[in-house]
Amino acid sequence: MGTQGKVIRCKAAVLWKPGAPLAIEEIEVAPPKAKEVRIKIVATGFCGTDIKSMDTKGFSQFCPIIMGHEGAGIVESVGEEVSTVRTGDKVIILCIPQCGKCDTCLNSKNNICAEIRQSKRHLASEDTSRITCKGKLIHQYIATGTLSEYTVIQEISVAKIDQGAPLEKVFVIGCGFATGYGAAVNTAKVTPGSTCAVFGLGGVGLSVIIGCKAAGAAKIIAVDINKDKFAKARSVGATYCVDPRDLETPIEKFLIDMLNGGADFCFEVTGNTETVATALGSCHKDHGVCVIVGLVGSWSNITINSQLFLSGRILKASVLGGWKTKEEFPKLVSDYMAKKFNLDLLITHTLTLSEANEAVQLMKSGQCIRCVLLP
Ligand code: PAD
Ligand code: ZN
Ligand code: ZN
Repeated sequence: MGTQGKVIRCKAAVLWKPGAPLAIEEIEVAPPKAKEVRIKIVATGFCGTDIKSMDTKGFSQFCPIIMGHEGAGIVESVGEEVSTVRTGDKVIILCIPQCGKCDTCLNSKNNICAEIRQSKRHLASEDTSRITCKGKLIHQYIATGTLSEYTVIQEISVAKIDQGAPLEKVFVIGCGFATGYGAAVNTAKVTPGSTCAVFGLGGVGLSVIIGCKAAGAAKIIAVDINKDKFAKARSVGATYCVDPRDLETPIEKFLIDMLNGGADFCFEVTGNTETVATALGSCHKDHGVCVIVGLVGSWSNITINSQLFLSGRILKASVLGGWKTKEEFPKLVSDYMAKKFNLDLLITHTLTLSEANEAVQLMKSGQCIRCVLLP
């Protein structure tokens, strides 16, 4: 390739201030330094978390920033000391790194690697970034910033995948699919024959349903205030769909009556604080497990009546589905290739990177589950 060792000029979708539309800008992407990788992004898109952050006032401290953290691409070049990927490899972007050395990485119980500190600053290269635009340093969302033709990220934030993998499908494993599927199979550990209720039927909630079904759940109740999501929920495995606003009783009571005391497993995937108590209250009083998925990014306080716990319900949270990313995302890609689950139903629209603002509107209007953005 003729670009190695040189600055690459290319396009990216840049957020200059919260609430503003994304600007399609020409950026400069410097070559990767030690332990860094420069990647040509082939497929990316928006997750609900991007959409929330872009409209949050406090996010201005990270602007200008390239949004996006679900992405897949091809390695263009690598810096010194990089050993796990090389030029030409197909890769998936990891929005939680796996350094393999910190206490969390060395313990099987959790996936939040200590190196996530870079993600919180939205800088991919040890307090800086290899990307500039109009003379300004550009941040990279969650230390990734996939809404760009090229990006430079840490080697610990990228994993080599099956070289035959269709990137325009498997990019969604990078966050939405892995988050939902893992919340069901890793965090809740859904059991065969059990009953589940999923609140929120975006890309993440639908992936929870796929996980519940794969784990052998007998009943999967899909809950959303947008009925347009119900057909899709049924197609991925929901056995019953309900809009709480159509009920005369609170949804908790409805589910307790319907599921003989409540669901064995409930999932909050809407991102609303109030829905956490609702989902917990919809669990079986003795043993029900409620997993918070949607709220994790917003650092909100939750108010929950202690009575909900006293009888035995359990409340847990799940970040990126609990996966050890560098090790396990390539396996998820291989599982997709082996047809163990179907991602195609999650990808409802296709646009180009230059049409990123249209993709934002599609997400906000509730019409789209995931829109893949191609170069
Ligand atoms: P999305 O906006 O596509 O889906 C949210 C869904 O919730 C929509 O279908 C809404 O109609 C529905 N909804 C909203 N309010 C209610 C309500 N009161 N009752 C029932 N349904 C409702 O987003 P997404 O699927 O991409 O992401 C969902 C959440 O998960 C979002 O909050 C995002 O920030 C979070 C997330 N968490 C992680 C993690 O690691 N925990 C990863 C990725 C996304
Ligand atoms: Zn680590
Ligand atoms: Zn996400």
